[in-house]
Amino acid sequence: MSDLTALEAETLNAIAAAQDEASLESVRVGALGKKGSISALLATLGKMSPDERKSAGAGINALKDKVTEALSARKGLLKEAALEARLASERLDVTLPVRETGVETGRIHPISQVMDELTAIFADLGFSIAEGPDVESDDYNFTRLNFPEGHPAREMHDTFFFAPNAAGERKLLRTHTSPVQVRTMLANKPPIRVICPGRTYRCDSDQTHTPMFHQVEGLVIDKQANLGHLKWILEESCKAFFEVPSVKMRFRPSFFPFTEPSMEVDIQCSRKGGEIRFGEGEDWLEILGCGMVHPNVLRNCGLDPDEYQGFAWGMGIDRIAMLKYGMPDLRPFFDADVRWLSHYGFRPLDFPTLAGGLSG
Ligand code: 2U9
Repeated sequence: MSDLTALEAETLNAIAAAQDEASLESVRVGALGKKGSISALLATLGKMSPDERKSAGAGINALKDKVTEALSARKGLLKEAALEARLASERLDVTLPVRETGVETGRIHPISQVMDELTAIFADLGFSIAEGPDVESDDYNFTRLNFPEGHPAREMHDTFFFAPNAAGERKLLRTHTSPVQVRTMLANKPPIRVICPGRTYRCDSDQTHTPMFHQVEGLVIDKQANLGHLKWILEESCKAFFEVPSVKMRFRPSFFPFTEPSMEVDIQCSRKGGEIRFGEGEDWLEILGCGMVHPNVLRNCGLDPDEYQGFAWGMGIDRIAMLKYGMPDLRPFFDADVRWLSHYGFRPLDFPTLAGGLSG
């Protein structure tokens, strides 16, 4: 076998054996590159006599052409095979249902949603949001709010008390969010405009009561804050919350130790076929309590009642969430059942704003 035939067989074998474009390229470089075997043969032509060059040159060039052709054919095959492999490995079934990520499947609890809606509404009216601890002192939960020592109203709240500490002080789980307003008044000078959403606790459990429930309370203190302002704020916030153009409200006299005068507020509604609608109808539904802050409370919170006055209100979030979103039973609120939450919950990225829409 001549040298040329042997080189041809060796190079063509190497080309056929190359399994990918990278190894084919190294075969090409080994044969046709600057220092390649065929290039070296071509370089010998210059030193030959014209006759030798004629006969040897034809053979070497024929080999070069053959190798070039084999390289290009193999390259084409390898490219095709690589594409086939990619198509097979990256194959996807476009008819399969899309699997949602956690952000898409997760849901916001209706209570959190209603708290966020109320926060958006009152933030728009210029209110700040204040929060405080769930474990409170008797002083902030009752005494400063004008509940006299031993007064039956303290029992009415069905308070969860902790065992007294070494100093004899008996902490409790707050029965309303009102201690947050006490803390706000002690720490800030008027004008004050806050809402206080949060968890509250009373030892009470039946079809319409749970031992832990949620409230939002509001407080406005200024030199001339009055019931006219309160009425306007309640009407505007109710219209925004229930997403209706108008509401009628009815104020009935009531009693709370921390407000004087005190009122309970009903809103007009219609009840047809088990469905409640607001802003229309002949029925009334109680939704909140309110009043002018008692002068004793102002005094107990470091304010002079001859200089400052104000109003406050409170409402149960769980109940208004049930009303707005048509949930018939309170108990599943606290069951942590994902089936209930996926039905009644809200999409996490659709958070409520007044401009973007409260409930989506
Ligand atoms: C301060 C002064 C006054 C908060 C108020 C109510 C009326 C009220 C109930 C509604 C339903 C509680 O969840 S509920 O049972 N609340 O009726 N709350 S006025 O008044 C305050 C609070 C703090 C310093």
